[in-house]
Amino acid sequence: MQVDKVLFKSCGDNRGQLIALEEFKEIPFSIKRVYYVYDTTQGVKRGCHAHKSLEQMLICIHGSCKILLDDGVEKETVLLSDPRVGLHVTNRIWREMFDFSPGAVLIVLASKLYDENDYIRDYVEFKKYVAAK
Ligand code: T46
Repeated sequence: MQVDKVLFKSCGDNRGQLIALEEFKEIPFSIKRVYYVYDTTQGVKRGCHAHKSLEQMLICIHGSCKILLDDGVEKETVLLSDPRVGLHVTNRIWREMFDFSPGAVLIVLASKLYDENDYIRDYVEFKKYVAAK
């Protein structure tokens, strides 16, 4: 599956920690959009879609959450609980985010501007889409 966990370098000193992310360095694509999910209702599932061409880096910068990843063949669940760790998710991966801890903040760096046409929100359609490629 085209998913990698990336450990970012933290610049720590006696004042605390700082992580800097730059396109084509820590982030392997041009960053066109940043958004974050916070104040998540307990017990909900977010995501439940795939992207046709979008690449993303997901970082849980506070608290924790789980991400179910599915490429149409294999499934795996990743726990994000460390602000130094990014999850690089490429296109054509079904994802579901769940088990958000209270106060969790999930930030996403994305390779494209928002485009609803890039989403596949129906799982049966997703399975057909990946099988056809
Ligand atoms: C993804 C996961 C990790 C916008 O207006 N602009 C945006 O850039 C985004 C991402 C969303 N929206 C609007 C569209 C919906 O009315 O915000 C609302 C919630 O979006 P959505 O239901 O897609 O949120 P999630 O958390 O299910 O999914 C989001 C991203 O959409 C998606 O790309 O991979 O986070």
